[in-house]
Amino acid sequence: MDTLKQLFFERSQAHAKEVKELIKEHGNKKVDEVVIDQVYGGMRDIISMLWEPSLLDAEEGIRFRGFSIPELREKLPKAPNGNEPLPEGLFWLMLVGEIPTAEQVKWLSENWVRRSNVPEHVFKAIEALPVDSHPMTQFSIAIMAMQNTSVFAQRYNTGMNKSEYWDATYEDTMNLVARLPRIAAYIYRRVYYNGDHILPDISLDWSANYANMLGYKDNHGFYEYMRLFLTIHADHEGGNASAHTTHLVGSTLSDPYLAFSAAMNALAGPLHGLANQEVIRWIQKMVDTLGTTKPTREQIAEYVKSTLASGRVIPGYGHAVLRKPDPRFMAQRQFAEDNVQDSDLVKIVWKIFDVVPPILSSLGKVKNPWPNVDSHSGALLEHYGMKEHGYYTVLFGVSRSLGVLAALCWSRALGLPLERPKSVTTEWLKEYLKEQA
Ligand code: HAX
Repeated sequence: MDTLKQLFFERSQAHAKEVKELIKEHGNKKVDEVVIDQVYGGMRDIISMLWEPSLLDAEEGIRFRGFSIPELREKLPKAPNGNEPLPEGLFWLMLVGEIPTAEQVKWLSENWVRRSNVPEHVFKAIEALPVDSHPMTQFSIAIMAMQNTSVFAQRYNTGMNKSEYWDATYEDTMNLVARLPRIAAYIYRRVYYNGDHILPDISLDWSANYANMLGYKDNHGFYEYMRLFLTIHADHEGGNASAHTTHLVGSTLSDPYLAFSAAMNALAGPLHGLANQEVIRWIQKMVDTLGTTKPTREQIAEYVKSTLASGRVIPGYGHAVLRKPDPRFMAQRQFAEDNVQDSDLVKIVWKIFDVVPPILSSLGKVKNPWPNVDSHSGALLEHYGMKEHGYYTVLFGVSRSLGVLAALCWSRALGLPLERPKSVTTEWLKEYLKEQA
């Protein structure tokens, strides 16, 4: 058994015992109440699922196993000569609950290299799709195409004991995460570079190798941004649509390939991960409409108002849980301050940050007028030369695998059951209200 697997086994067994006792002693205690607003309002804030890798606070933002994003940037191991955390370290932290050493992270990078071979039929499945299929569609299908290699599915078919589910899920998770950069880069080069593919460089870490296969060889600025990007997009507790989808689909004992592919379909919606594509397209349209790459705050305000007047949302702003500027936005802003000079797009993003919150607040209905994670990434990607906006959500998806699959390992280790909340009809609610009256 490898070191990480052994550690995960020990931690999760001990934790499972603790959880069992907690349920036995406190299982019937209330943690929440549900009001009708929540039934109609997308189940906001209802405490109803378990997610061990991270926890979101509305005011403070995300913490991964107790560590905030600034803390992760300081404490997680970095590449030689790098300043940004390696996402391998975050995966380790989410899986076993402790910050790894540089050697442990190196081991993980190398282990993923060994697992990264993508079966040939997966590339054929991608090639069978029209080249103009959205990159997220190609990504989701490529993940599905790997399902025939699922260790979980194979072992389940031969009568795997429940007590081994965690083991097979761990194997699938590690293989899937290891292969994603190759698949994701293949889609990028297929769609935007006439299929001129770049082979992996196994001497590089997970993020730099991905960046290299995208076509950014030796671009150390981009390598660093990718390390930060792939770290901060990894997880955002369990209730967001891509995480919750993984949890829901996985709870049927669908294997990790099926569950993660489904998650990518959720991420591909414009209210979720596709927002990073929408943000940059919206800014591009603004620049074209105003005829300047250096719009004033007044011009931006007018443009924002015209977007709202046409019944559309301002992409990159608002959040279902957060009530402050997203620390993932702030981390990217700081990265831009430290690393990027003279980008008109970055300056526009910062001006939008000044202009949008008061306008959204003035509407009186928007609960969070502040920027979210997707508000900044496009300007930085453009700065490093990645102008293919339709691809941005795939980058998010590669990162998201780390959190949702670590969580899936935990769900299997704790033996969490099939998810099945209760729904009601409006008729039922009316009857209920009559009875209460
Ligand atoms: N622009 C305009 N109106 C907005 C808005 C925005 N950015 N954010 C919220 N609102 C509106 C809602 O559409 C809603 O209007 P109606 O009552 O007329 O339907 C009202 O304000 C109340 O919404 P809310 O309670 O504040 O927000 P929700 O929890 O319902 O929705 C969303 C959260 C993120 C979906 C929302 O803020 C939004 O649509 N934002 C723009 C899209 C976006 O950036 N999505 C990415 C979010 C982060 C993420 O998941 N990244 O992957």
